[in-house]
Amino acid sequence: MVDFTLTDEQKDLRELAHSFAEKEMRPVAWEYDKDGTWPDEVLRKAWDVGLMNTHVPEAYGGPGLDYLSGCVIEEEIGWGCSGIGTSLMANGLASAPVGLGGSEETKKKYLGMLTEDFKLASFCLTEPDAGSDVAGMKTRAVKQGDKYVLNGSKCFITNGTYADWFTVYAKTDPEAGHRGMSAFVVDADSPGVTVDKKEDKMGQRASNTATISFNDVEVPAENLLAEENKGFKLAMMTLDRTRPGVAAMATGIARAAFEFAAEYSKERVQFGVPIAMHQAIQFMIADMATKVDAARLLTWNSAVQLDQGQRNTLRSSEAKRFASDSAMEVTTDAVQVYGGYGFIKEYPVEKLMRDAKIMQLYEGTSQIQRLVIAKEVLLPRNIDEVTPEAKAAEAAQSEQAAATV
Ligand code: COS
Repeated sequence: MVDFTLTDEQKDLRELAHSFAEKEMRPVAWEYDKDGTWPDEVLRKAWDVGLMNTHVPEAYGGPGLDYLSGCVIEEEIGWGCSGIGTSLMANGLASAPVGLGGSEETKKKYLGMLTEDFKLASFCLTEPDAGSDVAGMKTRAVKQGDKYVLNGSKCFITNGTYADWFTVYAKTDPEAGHRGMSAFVVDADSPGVTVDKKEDKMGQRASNTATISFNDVEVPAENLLAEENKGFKLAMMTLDRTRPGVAAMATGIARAAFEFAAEYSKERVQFGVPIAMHQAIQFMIADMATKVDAARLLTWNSAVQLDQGQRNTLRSSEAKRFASDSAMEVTTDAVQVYGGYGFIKEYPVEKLMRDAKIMQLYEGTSQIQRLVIAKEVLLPRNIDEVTPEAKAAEAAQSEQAAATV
């Protein structure tokens, strides 16, 4: 069993993130949600205090935090406002494949860009006709000399309107199914890139979600990530690393809903006593508390596995599946505890219920997570990965061994 005692540094990070969530996010969250406005000011403040790009290694200007620390931060951010939080964390999703598959030059240029100044990046995988079925994508990249020419359209792209660069997945060998996909870094100001549409969403309305089109966009060959036709694997490895963060954010949403509901149940009087005195309400509160704690345990477990340099596909999907389904259940129950008031926008929990829904959809639906889990437990397989995390874990182990000699 993993030891989940947080280090002093992790406790400080949690305090920093919580205080930011409380002072900079909560007071404006409902306003941004109402109008669906872009939380530029909050994001810039988050960048200033070091709550963005937390996984970027020190060599490229970031703090190089471990995954557990990232999850500790993301739970607090989700507690503050998951709409703003999704925009705040999107650089992590876009930059993970660069960290895993970019050349030294690419990492210096594009990861460095995010840490030198307030810049945004987006992960472009999903297409109008290819969501869960990643390998069914139509975007095409054709090699012409020392460049690739990209054509296609990507939808549901977080921060798409404001991104400075994109990680774009495209078919380089359309006959080869998932073995014919590649990933590229594309500058947002490349000729032929257009931002087509900002979505008007049910929840997480402060985050920007757009459709991006690529029309004969020329991408230098050195912007290819990993090797040609290894894009599917790179996407799966990326999602293994980012789903714990999504699970942490979902845990934060659930915790917020649980806290609001518990507090309200002590104030609201029906049948002559606070409703918290009624067993029907107590059982709901008890289940909420259990789901929040269980979601956090699964989430931290999936993060620690990565920090130890192990493939975490199973745990990552378990955490994402459980935490996001729990967020939906807990927020729905919070509305129930509030009764009719829960349905009114003036009260906080209806936003949380709307925000929770996307957690079961983005970065792989709950059904896709179950497919991954079933495959991992029924058909365990070896996927060879010499990842940066595995190398770092090995280096840490040798350092520890040397220190104990
Ligand atoms: N790490 C590294 N490699 C992986 C991997 C992982 N976690 N999971 C799969 N792979 C590799 C496999 O080794 C296999 O490689 P080869 O065939 O080249 O040897 C290949 O990828 C295909 O794997 P698999 O057969 O398991 O893929 P499936 O087509 O059965 O399943 C799903 C793919 C459905 C799981 C995948 O398409 C998916 O995750 N879809 C959801 C996408 C998503 O999250 N979208 C949201 C967009 S981001 S907002």
